[in-house]
Amino acid sequence: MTLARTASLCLLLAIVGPTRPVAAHVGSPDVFFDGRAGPYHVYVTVRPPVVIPGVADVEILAVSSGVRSVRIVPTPLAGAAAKFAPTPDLAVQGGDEPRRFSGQLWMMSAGAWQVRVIVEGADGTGAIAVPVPTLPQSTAGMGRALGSVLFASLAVLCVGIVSIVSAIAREASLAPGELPTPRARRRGWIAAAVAVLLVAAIVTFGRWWWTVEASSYARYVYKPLTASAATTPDGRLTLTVRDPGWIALRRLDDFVADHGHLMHLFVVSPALDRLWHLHPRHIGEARFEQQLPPMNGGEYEFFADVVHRTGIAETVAGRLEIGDMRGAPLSDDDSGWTGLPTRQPSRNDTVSWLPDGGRMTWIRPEDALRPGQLTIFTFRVDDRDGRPASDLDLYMGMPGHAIFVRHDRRVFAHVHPSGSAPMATIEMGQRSLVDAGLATASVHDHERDGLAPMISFPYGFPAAGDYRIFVQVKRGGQVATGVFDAHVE
Ligand SMILES: [Cu+2]
Repeated sequence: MTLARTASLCLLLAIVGPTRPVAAHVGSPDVFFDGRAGPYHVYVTVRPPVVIPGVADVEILAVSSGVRSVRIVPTPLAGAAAKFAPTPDLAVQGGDEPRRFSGQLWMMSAGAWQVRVIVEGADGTGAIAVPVPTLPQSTAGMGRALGSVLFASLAVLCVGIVSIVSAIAREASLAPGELPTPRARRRGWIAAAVAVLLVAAIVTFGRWWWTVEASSYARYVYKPLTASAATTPDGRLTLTVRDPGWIALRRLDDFVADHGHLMHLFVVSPALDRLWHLHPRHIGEARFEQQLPPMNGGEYEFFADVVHRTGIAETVAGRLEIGDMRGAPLSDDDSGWTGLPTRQPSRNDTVSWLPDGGRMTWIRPEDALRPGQLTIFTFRVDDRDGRPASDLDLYMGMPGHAIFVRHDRRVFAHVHPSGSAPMATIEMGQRSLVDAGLATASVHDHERDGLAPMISFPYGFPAAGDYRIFVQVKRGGQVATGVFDAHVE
């Protein structure tokens, strides 16, 4: 296949094979967003490309009526470049679904980008910034069929050029009908030998060039941060974050707070019958410390969400071995849940009982859940008397937090009512709109009182499988966690 690889120099084609994407969440790279572009309520889905530069798919669903046109453009999430966006492209309005608009955008480099959505309609113009991390996920592999075709073309071209050169040397000076002399034949053979050497040199150079390009792209492919965890007998956990090497832009000393904390640490048991949502203290560069609650000894997995000042959000995943240790009660914003292990989800699996006798109900869509589809996950909280709960508070500034984990823990996403982008990056995007004169206010805060007992989260499962959904709300000062199982076909 060496020559086949070389042959593909002629066509710098990338055929994308199946990959396991990693991103700001784990295994869930698509961005789902619920927001207001000025007067218009819209849902936005952005599917970033696996290979960068590459094409992102963007879909906008207008919830408000009166939307006439939608334009989209990619710009860096923050910084001076965000002020000078290129001319936006017009998104195409869906034929049978007039509220649906879609388009494709080239994402040119790795980093923190935004897709700026500009909505025009009966109530004027509004803009929204959807943070999109562009993380090259893999080197595109070449298909066998394409490799064979390119190899055959290479062979034809090589044989062709050698025989043309040889024929020129042998017969170019002959009159029509004249036969080549033995001397001319020899000249032909010598020319062919020289041509073979030249072709071999060019092919070798091409192979070397290809290898250099491929290995420099391999360094550019996103490598998530890693972390090692250590616990003391009194239950203190220390996380040390490490950079396995990626673009120079990434640092370990530039984390910013995301809804109030530098790190949101989720610890789960393998059966997903325990979950803790913790907020470790920053105790030095790339080092975090957390007092653990009482936990049974055993293996756990953790997912730690962090956001860099650049706007790149990452989830650091790892394993945690707990031995005999004393824990301390949870405090501040920390919360936990213990319940039943995951099981085959049934169609009626839509009610989760809360500790005080109240319950959380998942208002499930009628249709089966399918991967890649924007779904609005809506939950209603009722009190112990079955009436809609009136005691909901904000939990870390948010009406709710939803955590989607596949049973094999290869997919993890931490989602809010505004979508899958971290709050810190949404704020950066909004500031860039204000700087560019496209919006006037920063992201509006949720109303402090009178929180509705219905919460919804826009999200889409990345792949088929069985998932557990944890939904956390705060009621009367206490965090309540609703737990649901979902099967995705
Ligand atoms: Cu959250």
